Amino acid sequence: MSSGLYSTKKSSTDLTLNLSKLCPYGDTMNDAKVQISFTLPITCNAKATETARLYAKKMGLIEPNVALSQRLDEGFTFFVVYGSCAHTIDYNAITVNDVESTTMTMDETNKYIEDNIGRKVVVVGASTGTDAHTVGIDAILNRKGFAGHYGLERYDMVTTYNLGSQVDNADFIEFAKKVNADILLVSQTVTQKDIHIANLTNLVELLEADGLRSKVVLICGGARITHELAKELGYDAGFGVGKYADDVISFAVQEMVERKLV
Ligand code: B12
Repeated sequence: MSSGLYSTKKSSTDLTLNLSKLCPYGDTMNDAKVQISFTLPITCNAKATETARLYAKKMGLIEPNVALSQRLDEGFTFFVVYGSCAHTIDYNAITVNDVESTTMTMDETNKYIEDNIGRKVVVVGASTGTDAHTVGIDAILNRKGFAGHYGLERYDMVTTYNLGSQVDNADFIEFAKKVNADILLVSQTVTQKDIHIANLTNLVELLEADGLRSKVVLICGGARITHELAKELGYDAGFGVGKYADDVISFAVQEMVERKLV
């Protein structure tokens, strides 16, 4: 179709995967199909559906198709819209700074510790500063684990201390010293006004002042923590969404061995 509303039909005749011109896959290579959803504060009717379609077109979607218009409440309508994107991206040119280690199973990790460290490793974890979120650090530490990945409390060769949330950095360090911690795990969920950056930086400064930083593996995590950010702030690694206890402990014990912290 070539009316004003249906112009620039996305060509999908070339079905070859070209990573330097990558685009979304709908049901054929290079069709660039995406699905978006949003709510408009208007009554659900035919005019609302057309408004959503035109709005999606303004967002740059080619041939948008409103698959769902659903009344949420009086004066609010939820939409699901399909369409093609005009943009491509050069996948080959993208680099990421990600944690480099091999994730081992729980049994492999226990054996690795026995063989390479020869004693139990001590892990201290907490959600520090003013942060009250515990679910993330619990997902890593609690025996039952999270999403099918057992937590560190279940590992025979790991002694785990979970200090909970809103733990003051100085208290965290004091406890770590008391139990001769090898690995410190810090969770930060709230990132408003970069509060996590100030708090994570403060912890590194205190550890350095105490002469402890080089003696431990220091790891932070949370939904908005990336490995890149963690490294920038002076941590050995950062783990976010989709990472579990096995990823974390695998990295930590390999780092201990590499740095001869055994
Ligand atoms: C549950 C929850 C709460 C609960 C927390 C209960 C508890 N015991 O933890 C309660 C109700 C207390 C709460 C309070 C607040 N919350 Co809240 N909360 C959430 C919610 C719904 C889920 C978070 C969660 O549990 N995720 C599940 C866990 C498993 O995921 P995760 O943390 O990402 O953890 C994974 C990884 O990140 C990683 N990981 C996490 N930590 C660590 C640590 C280490 C060392 C490692 C290696 C890995 C790791 O491993 C985990 C498994 O993969 C989110 C919204 C959302 N849907 O995400 C908001 C959310 C996090 N909360 C938010 C806010 C703003 C607050 C409050 C400030 C609200 C307020 N104004 O009072 C307060 C916090 C006050 C404070 N002082 O901290 C915002 C944060 C925004 C931001 N980026 O700053 C969110 C995103 C909601 C939103 N959209 O606005 N909250």
